[in-house]
Amino acid sequence: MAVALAPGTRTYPRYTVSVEEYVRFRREGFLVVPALVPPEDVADLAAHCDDLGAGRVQRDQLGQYVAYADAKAAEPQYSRIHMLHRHLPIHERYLLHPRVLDVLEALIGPDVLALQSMLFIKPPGSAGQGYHQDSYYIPTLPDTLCGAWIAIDRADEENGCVWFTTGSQNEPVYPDAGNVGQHYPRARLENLSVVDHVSDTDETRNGLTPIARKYPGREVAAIADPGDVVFFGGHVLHRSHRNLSVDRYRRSFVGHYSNARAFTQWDYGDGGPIANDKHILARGATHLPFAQPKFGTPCAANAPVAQPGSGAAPTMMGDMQSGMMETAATDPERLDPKTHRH
Ligand SMILES: O=C(O)CCC(=O)C(=O)O
Repeated sequence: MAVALAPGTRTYPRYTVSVEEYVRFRREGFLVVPALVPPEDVADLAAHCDDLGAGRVQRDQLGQYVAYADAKAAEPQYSRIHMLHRHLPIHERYLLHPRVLDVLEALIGPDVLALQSMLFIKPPGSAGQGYHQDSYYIPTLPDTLCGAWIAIDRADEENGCVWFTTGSQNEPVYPDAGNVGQHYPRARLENLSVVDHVSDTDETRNGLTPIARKYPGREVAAIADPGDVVFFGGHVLHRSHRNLSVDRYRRSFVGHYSNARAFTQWDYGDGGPIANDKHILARGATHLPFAQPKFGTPCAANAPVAQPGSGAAPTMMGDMQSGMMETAATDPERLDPKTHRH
């Protein structure tokens, strides 16, 4: 008889990325891995969204980065919530989902840092997000950012799935004139245009539209069934359209990750000279500081350290605690990290 395991105690077969998948991720800038997250986990996430919608999770448990589809409605509906892994164990569990980390380890690892979580609850009729590049909002140096977008509902053209402009993953990151995100010094390229209105759903205003037009016919809808996970790099131009359905939500849980040996000042509106110590070491090891998962989800940060001579491969450097290591990270040229949001 099958035994239903409580969330957090489930075990998962390791997912091994194929060479073909690896090449597709590089060639197209994104990769859909079908059925990566099992149905019982998707059901947990869906039930959690229902709890949020029904007001069964107290507003003061949700932190400060909450967006509403219609804040003025009598019963305002959450549309997007950021960084809930710092407030609710279920978000930490899905940010550190072993099967998602298996893929990230192959695509951007082996050392993986978990930086951001987002929950999208996109109701019928709600707006999308215009062309943008995630590395613009979440800078990591060297630049290794990768999103993992877990479909809770089926996402397709009707209910506002994400679209990727294939080929644009080879573009540099374009700085935004409004400095909505950030302007880190990175590759100083001749003729690098400064754009504006990044993320604006109005194509005529969004400054990345001319960049997308360099790739005619190459915008692809990332159709995903529940449990499919869409991985996408930090440079690929992507956007989503309005949910045009009358009765279909488009819910998804999204994590953003970098290689754990990349430096970052980004901490969703806070940050500082270095912010690696705010983010969880999900896989592997790093010489940089990192944070522990607040709710104890198993990952590299809290894995037992292999003893010398034990024959086991070391998984991390010593038992570093959040913020213990000092690095010479301050660079006065960098702008105020308080503006770096996604
Ligand atoms: O889900 C969406 O509509 C947009 C997601 C996105 O752009 C992202 O996670 O970077």
